[in-house]
Amino acid sequence: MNMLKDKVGMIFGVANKRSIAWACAQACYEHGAKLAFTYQGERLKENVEKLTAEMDDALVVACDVTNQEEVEAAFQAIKKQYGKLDFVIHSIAFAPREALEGEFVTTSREAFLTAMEISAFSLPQVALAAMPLMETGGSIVTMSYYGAEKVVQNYNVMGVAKAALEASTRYLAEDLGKHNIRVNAISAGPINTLSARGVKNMGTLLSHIGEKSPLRRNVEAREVGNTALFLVSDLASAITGETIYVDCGYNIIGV
Ligand code: 0WD
Repeated sequence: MNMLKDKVGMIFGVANKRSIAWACAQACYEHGAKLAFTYQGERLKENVEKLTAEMDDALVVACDVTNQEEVEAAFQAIKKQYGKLDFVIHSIAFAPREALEGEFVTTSREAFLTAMEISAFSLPQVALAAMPLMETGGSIVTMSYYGAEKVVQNYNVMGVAKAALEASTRYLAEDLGKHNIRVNAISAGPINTLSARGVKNMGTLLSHIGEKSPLRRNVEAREVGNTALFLVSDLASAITGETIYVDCGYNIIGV
């Protein structure tokens, strides 16, 4: 199947082969998309270049979302190489490690603002830059987590940032809908990636969800990737502003 034939996508958030962004990229590439990858800082450049080395017509560009010039240069590079953009997968987040343990009430101003800037503001920032390249429409997908709506121990400021991210998804869906650009979030169950290891007691959370979710297991990155593939494809042409759970059903469980 070639669900993304002739489509060009931009993938934010590949840090290594475990990254959710990488699972999304693989799913999209297998379905015919041409892909541009951004990396944050020189420390990740080599990883991304190695991972994408075998991909046909892949572009790898620097893009730290705290650097507006880099963001603009990344979109310029896409315009130059492909002339257009059909979808964006936004799979980035950051909060200082000390803010991801203990009590939320002790969160510093600096940690709060950093988490909000990188994990939430970057979505409207990237959407604004993507719009001119999505002349006939497009699809933007971001990654959220259940801690946006319920208290998850140690997730703290990241839960607050994810709540802002989910609300941003809805506001962006309204703004961009008239340009035929859809914006959706995936609320993924926990997956053992580099970022997840920054949250204290992640192992305990994984085993709890592995037991309690309706499917009695944890989600795999590729399952999130497959949902992202669906959302950026024309099969999802009437879906926008949603947060879709890909969590083995955990969110439906009460007591
Ligand atoms: O359990 C999980 N792993 C879940 C992750 C469950 C539900 C949601 N998510 C979300 C995360 O919050 C994030 O938004 O999925 C997204 C991807 O997370 P991931 O794949 O788990 O984590 P990782 O492989 O670490 O990728 C996140 C990347 C960064 O990696 P590191 O580990 O180096 O911080 O976000 C990128 C960076 O590549 N990133 C940035 N990109 C551009 N500018 C920036 C930045 N300033 N900061 C971090």
